[in-house]
Amino acid sequence: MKQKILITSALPYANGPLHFGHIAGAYLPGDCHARYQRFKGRDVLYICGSDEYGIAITLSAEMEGRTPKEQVDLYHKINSDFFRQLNFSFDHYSRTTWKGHAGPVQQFFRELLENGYIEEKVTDQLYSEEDGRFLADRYVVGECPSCGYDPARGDECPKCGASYDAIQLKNPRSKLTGSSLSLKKTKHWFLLLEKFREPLLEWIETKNWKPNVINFIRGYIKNLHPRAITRDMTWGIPVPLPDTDGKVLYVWFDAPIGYISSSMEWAQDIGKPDKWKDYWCDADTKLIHFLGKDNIPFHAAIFPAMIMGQNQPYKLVDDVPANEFYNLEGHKFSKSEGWTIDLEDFFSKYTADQIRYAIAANAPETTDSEFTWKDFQSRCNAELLGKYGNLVNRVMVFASKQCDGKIPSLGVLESEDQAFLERLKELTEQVDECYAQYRLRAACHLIMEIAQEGNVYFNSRRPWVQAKENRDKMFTTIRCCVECLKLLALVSAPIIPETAQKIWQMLGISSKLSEQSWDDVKSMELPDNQVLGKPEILFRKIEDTEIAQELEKLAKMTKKVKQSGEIKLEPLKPSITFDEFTKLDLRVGQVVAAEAVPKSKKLLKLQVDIGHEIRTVVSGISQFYKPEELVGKKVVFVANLKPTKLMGIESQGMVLAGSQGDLLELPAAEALPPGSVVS
Ligand code: B3M
Ligand code: ZN
Repeated sequence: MKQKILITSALPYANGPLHFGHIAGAYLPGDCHARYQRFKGRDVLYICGSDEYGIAITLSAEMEGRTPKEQVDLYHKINSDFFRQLNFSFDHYSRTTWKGHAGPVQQFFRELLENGYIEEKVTDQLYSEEDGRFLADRYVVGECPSCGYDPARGDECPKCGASYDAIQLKNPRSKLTGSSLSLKKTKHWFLLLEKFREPLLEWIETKNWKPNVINFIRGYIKNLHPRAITRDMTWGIPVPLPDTDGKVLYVWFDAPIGYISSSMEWAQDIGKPDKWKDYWCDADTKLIHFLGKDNIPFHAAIFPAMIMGQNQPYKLVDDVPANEFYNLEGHKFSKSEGWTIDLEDFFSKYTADQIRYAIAANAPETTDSEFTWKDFQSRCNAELLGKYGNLVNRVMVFASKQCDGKIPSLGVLESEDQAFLERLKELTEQVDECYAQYRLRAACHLIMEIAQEGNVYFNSRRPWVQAKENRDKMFTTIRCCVECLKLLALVSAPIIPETAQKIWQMLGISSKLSEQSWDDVKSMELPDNQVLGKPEILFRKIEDTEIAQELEKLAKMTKKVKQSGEIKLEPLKPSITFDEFTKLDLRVGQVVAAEAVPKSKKLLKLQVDIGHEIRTVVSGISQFYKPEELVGKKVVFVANLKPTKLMGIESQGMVLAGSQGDLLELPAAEALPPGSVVS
């Protein structure tokens, strides 16, 4: 019987376009492995889907002005399309809002509860009277309990890095409305993870996981403690107990069960509704979770604990080839800071195989790695085009001219031919091992080595000379090169499937490469005189100008990132007396008219109502505010500054502004009428 392999890639949140960094960590490695295992004749089920519940969804939806449902519908579609464009070979891509998902999730909850692994507790949580709801940590800002920074996030401080519970924040407020929050008692359910400490520790000792995973998870398991698995919100899977209105299961409780429900949906779709059990409920299945290192605890400790504590015969994970982080030109990818690659733009300019290869060749397997445009260009030009594409092209063109476009027979091998063929076999075996061990970087390296061996052999045999001196030898050379192309298609197919298929076609084979098996292809003898397909250019060159443009785009972003990241503070000024301070007449003003000052890039002419009268001021803020944004806005106004002329206009006062680097912001006193004193 075929070995069954169940492969998952972490379910991406449907709250924004796919994160480029995650492609390198959780997705591409999963897809290459699934393709490899199918090729090796294993019975593979490769599962993924959108993670559609949780605060990550509701918060982003609120910020973008959509309902959670609209939000997940939008990004589920966008992300499924991205995966399709990158030629992902999921057997099924589901979503956790699929109606069949809630059932198994609630069943997990019920069984864990009945088995004594879930406990009910009443705790204090932050409540917003104004919104009439509890606010989870990501909705809360306040003063950091450790360094006093304000606004610190609800779960950790961006300034000092302290992590805490939102209820420890001083002066907690709603992130969305700024309204203040109070503590209110609420009932929640906790998963008693510490009860799984011993069984988990025993279980992981049987695993031969990557050192980064095993070391981290061992420490993590030792510190397991009860964890809340319910939340006060309505977007999520209802707690399956009476009187629990307004409470749902925590997203990390339902999401991993998404792997199971996605498999169930797959089985339904293929008309064999029980087929998913062949994978999930068979101890002989090998279950592999692909993910980024930030998701290790949930996959290597918490989800396994949940499985151990319920009653169904579900598989525990066998391997967790977690990857490190993938950065962009020296910085973390960050959607919020615009430090990212626009995938739509990226996919429109480069082929799926260029992208897949460049990421695989530099995947963050043992340490963090990064995407750089220069590396991308050199992977595409020097490797894909210069080594791989070049070999395919020269062999195909030569064969079409000198061998009548047919595969010549092998003839008599000389020792150099023999050594070449031996070397190819050896390298092919090595690539096989690399794939089995999730080592895509090494696999890419070896693929290029095979191409390079081919180029060196071709140069050294000089078939263009053999063509004149000894055509039989020339035929042998080309036949050996054709063998090299066949193996090149084979070993590269998991990473660059479209290109591999093109080679396959050029070799004159009408079947699909993806329907062959690795071992058959390896030992397959192509028939003498088989008519070759047309030589086709496999990769286009990426020009320096293109890369320069991409770098320029990023440089603009770097400037922004740097300015918001590295704050340069002005030194403090010498002290003044209170009397000196009260000489300033600060008032609330309201902008009633605003227009650009002709011939000036920075200045705006404003009419500001300060209660007693309307003042004209010239203010250097036009790079930050458009005139129409300012009309109606309240500002803080210096009312007793001696008038001065700017660009021929008398400026009768001053509007206060805060600034830092390239940023400028007008402080406001929105609720006070014009003329109110500011002191
Ligand atoms: N959506 C977290 C993430 O995207 C989460 C993974 C779920 S896997 C079950 O990083
Ligand atoms: Zn802090």
